[in-house]
Amino acid sequence: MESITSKDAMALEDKYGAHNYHPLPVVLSRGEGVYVWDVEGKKYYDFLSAYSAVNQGHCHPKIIGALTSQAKNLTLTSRAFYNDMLGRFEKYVSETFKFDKVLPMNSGAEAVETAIKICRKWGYEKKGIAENEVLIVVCKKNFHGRTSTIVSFSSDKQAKRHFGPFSGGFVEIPYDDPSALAKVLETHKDVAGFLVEPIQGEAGVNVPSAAYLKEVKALCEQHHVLLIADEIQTGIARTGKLLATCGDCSCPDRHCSGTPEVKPDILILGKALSGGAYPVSAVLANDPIMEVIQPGTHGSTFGGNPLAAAVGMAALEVVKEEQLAANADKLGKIFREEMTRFAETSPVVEKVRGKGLLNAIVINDSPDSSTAWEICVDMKEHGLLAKPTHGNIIRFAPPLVMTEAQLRDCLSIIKESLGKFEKLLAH
Ligand code: IF1
Repeated sequence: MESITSKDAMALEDKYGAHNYHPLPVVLSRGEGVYVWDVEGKKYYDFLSAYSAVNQGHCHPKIIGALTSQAKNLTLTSRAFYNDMLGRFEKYVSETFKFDKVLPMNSGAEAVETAIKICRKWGYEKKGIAENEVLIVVCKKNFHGRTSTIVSFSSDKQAKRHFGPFSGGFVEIPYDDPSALAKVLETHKDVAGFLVEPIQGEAGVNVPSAAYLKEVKALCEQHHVLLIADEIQTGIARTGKLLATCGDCSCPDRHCSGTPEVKPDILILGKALSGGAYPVSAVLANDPIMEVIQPGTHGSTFGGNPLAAAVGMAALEVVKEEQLAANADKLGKIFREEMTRFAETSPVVEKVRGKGLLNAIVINDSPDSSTAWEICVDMKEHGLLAKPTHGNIIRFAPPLVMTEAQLRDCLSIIKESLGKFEKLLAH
C-alpha cells in the first residue's frame, strides 16, 4: 500500500467518513507492544490501548500468529455448521472464568444486548415475572455501548439525543450506592437483573467503594435478581486482577482460582478478549441461566467464528503466560503514587484515581474548558498518546505489557506536559 501523509489521511476521513468521532490529530500506521508510529514515522507510547482492547500490546506475536495461521484455514462457517475451533474456545473461556457456558458474540454492545436478552428471558421463564414486565436496574453515568436499547438507559445526553423512541424496562439508580439498589428491589418485584460496571470507565474511571460489589451481590441474592457485570473494559487483567470482580482475592496470577470475591451471575467480556486483533465478545453464565437460550432464540453471523476462537484463546494465554494482571497491579500503584505526589504540589491536577492500569486524572479546570484536550495535544507532541474521556478528565490506560522503565519514562512526559499549564491554572 503506498504511503500517505497525515494531512491527506485526515482529509480523506473528513470528506468520506461520518464525523462520529473527534480524534486527536495523529495518523497511526504501525503498532508494536506499547508503541505506535504515525505515518511520518514518529513513535509514541499508547496510553489509550484502543479503549483497553490492546491490553496484550499492539500486534502481539502470539496473537497475530494465531490470527494468520487460522485465517489461512477457515475464517467463518456461520453456526449453521460446527467448526473445530469453537468448542475448544468455549471450554477454555468457561474454565478460565469458571462458568458452565459461554455465548460468543462480536462487539461489546452486542454482548451487552445478549446479556439483557438472557436476563429478561430468565426473568419470565425462571423467576415467573409477567410477560413484558421485566425490569433491569442500571446505574447513572453508565456506559454499556451505543445500540438503541443501550442508549435508552444512558445518562449521556449526546449519546442519547434524537435516537428515540427508547426501550422501556430499565430503572436508573446512582452508582456506588447499595441503599439505592435495596430501595428499588424492595419496591419493585419485577426486577430480573442489575447491570453494572465494576469501575465506570467512560464516566471518568469512577472506582466504587471497596465493599460496593459485595454489597450489591448480597442484595441481588436476597431478592433473586441476577448480577450482571460488564467487564468489557475492566476485565482481562486491566485493573490488576483477571477480572475487576475478583476484588482482592489473593490467588496468584497464573493459577487464578476462579473464585472471584464477587462472582456475577452473568459476566460480559469484550475488547481485550481478542487483544485488539479481531472483534470478540462473550457472555458467560451457569446452566440454570444459560439454558433459557435454545436454538432459534439468539444468534449472529460472525458470533463464534473459528478466527475469533483462535485469536481469543491466544489472547487469554498471553494474559496468563505474561502475568499481565500482576504487572498491571504493580505499575498501576507506581502510576497513582507518582501522580498523587505530583498533584499535591500542582495546581493542574485535582484528583488521581483508578485501579491497576485503568487510571484517570481530573484536571483542575471546568469540564467545558479545552485544557484537558490541550494537555493531550502537548503530550502527543512529546511522544505520548492519551485522550480526555469527558471534559476535564484524562484517562491513562497503557498496554499491560509495559515495563517499569517505560512507565517512568511516560510519567516524566506526563508531568512535563502538565507543568506547562500550571501558570494557566494557578488561580
Ligand atoms: C465509543 C471507553 C466508552 C465499554 C463498556 C460496553 C462497551 C464499552 C464498559 C461497548 C465500549 C468504548 C466504546 C467507544 C469508547 C469506549 C469507551 F470507556 F472504553 F473509553 F465509550 F466508554 N461496555 N467502550 O467501555 O463495547 O460495542 O464498543 O465493543 O463508543 O466511543 P463496543
